[in-house]
Amino acid sequence: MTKKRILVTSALPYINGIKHLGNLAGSMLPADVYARYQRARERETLFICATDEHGTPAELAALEEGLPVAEYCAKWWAVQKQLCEGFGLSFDHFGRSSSIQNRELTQHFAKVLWERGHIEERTTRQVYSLDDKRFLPDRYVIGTCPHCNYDRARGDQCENCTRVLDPADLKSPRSALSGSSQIELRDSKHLFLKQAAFSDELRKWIGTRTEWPNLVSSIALKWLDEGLQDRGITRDLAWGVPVNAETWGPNPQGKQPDAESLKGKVFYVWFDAPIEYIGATKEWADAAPESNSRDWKSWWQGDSARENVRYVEFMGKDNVPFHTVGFPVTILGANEKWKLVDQIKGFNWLNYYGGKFSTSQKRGIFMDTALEILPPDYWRWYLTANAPESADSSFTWQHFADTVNKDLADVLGNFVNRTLKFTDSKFGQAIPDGGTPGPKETKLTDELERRFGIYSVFLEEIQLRKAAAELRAIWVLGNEYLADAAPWTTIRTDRNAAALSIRTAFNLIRLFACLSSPVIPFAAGAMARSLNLNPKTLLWPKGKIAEELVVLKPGHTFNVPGQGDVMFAKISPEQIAAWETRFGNSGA
Ligand code: B3M
Ligand code: ZN
Repeated sequence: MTKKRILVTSALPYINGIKHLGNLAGSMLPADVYARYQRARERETLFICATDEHGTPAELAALEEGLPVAEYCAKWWAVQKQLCEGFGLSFDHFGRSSSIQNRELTQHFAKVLWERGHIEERTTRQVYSLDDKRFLPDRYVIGTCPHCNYDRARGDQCENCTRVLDPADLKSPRSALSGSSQIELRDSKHLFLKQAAFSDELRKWIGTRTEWPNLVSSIALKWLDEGLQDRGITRDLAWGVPVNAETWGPNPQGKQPDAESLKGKVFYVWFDAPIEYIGATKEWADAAPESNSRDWKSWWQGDSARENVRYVEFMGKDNVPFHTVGFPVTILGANEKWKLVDQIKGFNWLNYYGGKFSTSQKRGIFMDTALEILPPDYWRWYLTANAPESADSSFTWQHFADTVNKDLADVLGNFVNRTLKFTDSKFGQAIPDGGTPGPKETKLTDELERRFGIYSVFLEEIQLRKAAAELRAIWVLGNEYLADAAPWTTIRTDRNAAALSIRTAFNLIRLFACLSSPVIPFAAGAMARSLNLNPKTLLWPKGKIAEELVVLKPGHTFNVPGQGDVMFAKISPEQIAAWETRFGNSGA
C-alpha cells in the first residue's frame, strides 16, 4: 500500500466578523490538532481553510459598515487570518471563497452538472421590494404570523411559534431592510440541483463510511430518510459567483439554459462554499508557481487522489448536511473523478454557561478578546480537553480556570519548572551523567509505552477529549516518577541516583514537548527551546519509548527560566471574578 497523504479541511468561517470560541472549538482548532499530529508523524499533510464570503449576510454586514462588500470582505479576511495565526492554526493556505480560483471552479462544476442533466431551471415566486429595488431573501421579509399573529415573524420561520413559513404566508408583509411594505411577488428563474436522484447513490456511499461518528451518519441518514429534496442553487443577489449559463452547452435533452433570464444572478453561497476547499487548494498552488510540489489536482482529482489521499473534514453539526449530501452531489454529479471525503468529524455545540454563544448578541468570548487576556495554549488546551464531541459542552470561567490551573500549571508546568530549577541549583546548566536506568525507569517506560500507544490511537481516530485525557495522564507519569525518585532527597546520599532521575526527567520534557505539540504548540516550542532544541525536530516517536528517554545525553545544556518566569501562570479567583463581570456569567 502506498503511504496515504492527509488532506484536512476545516469548515470555512463565515466572513461577517470575528468568530467566537464555539466556532473555533467545533472546526478550526480540532482540524489543526489533527493536522499537526499528522505532520509530526511525517505524513504528507495539506491543511486548508478559507473565509466563506458570499451570501446575503455579507452584503448586509457590509451595508451596515458602509463599505463596498468586496472591501468589507478583504478587511475581515485579514482580521480573521491574523487571529487564526494568533491561535497557531497552521493552515497551509487560508483562502477566500471570493477568489478567482473558486469562481472558475464553481462555474466549471455548474456547467458540467447542467450538461450532465443534474441541474434544471424552474420558475419560482420571489419577494421583490420596490423601495429597496431588490429581491429579498425569505428571512428579510417580516410580517404577521398566520398561525399565532406574532407581528415580527420572518419569511422563513416564525420565531414565536417556530412554524416554518413561506414569505407568501405572512400577513402585512414588509421589508426587513427598509420597513417598506411596497413589496410584491415576482417570477424569477432559478437553477435547481437535482439532489433527489442521488438518494440511493448517497445512501450506498454513506453505508461504506463506517468510520464516521454516529453524530455525522445519523444526520446524513435522517436527511435521506426524510426524502431528499432538489435544491435551489441560485439567488437574486449581486454578490457571489455569477451564473455563467451563456457558456454552457446543451443538457442531455438538447436544451440550452435560458442564459438571458439567468444573467445577473449568482450561485447560492452553500453551492460555492464547499467548492472553495478545492479553490483554496488551487490558491495555495497558484501562490507559489515556481514550486512543483504544489500540485493541487493531485490532492483532489484522479485515481491517485482517490486512492492515496485520506481526506478528513471538520465541522459543527449544523454543517453536516451540506457536506454529506450537498457537496457530495456536486462531486458525484460532475463525474470527473473528484475526491469524496473519507472521514467527517462533526461536533456538537460549545455553550456559554449552558446558553448559546451568540455573535449577534455578543454573548460569550470571541477570538480577539480571548487572545488579549490569555495565551493561545490556555484556550487550545481547554477547548480540546472539553471538545463537544459526544454531547454539547458548557464553558464557565470557573471550569476553564480549574482545567488550566490543574492540568497546565500544576501538572505539566510544574514538572518542567522544577526539573530545570532543581538541576540548575544542584548540577549547573547541563544534564548530569547518572549511570544506567534501573527499576524505576523501567516502570516509567512501560507505563509511557502503554499510554503513548493509546494516545496515538485516540489522535488517529480524532477522539480529542480522550486524547487530551491520555496526554494529561502522560504528564502525570512524569510527576509521579519524580516524586518517587525524589532526587532532592537522594542527592544527599546518592548523587549518581539523583543524576539519573534528572537525566530521565530532561528526556521526559523533550518527549512531552513532542507529544504535546499538536495540542499546545506554543508551550511545546518553549519547552524545546529551553532544552536548546529546534521545535521542528520533535517528531513522533517511531521506535520504543525507552529510546526516547536517552536522546538527551549528559552534558547537554539547557536554559533556566528566569525568576518568576513560569510556563503557565495560574488563573486567580480575582481574574475569574473580573472576567465573569466583563463577559457575563449566565446562559441568557
Ligand atoms: N460558513 C459555516 C457557518 O457559517 C459555514 C461553513 C461553510 S463550509 C463549506 O455556519
Ligand atoms: Zn407564529
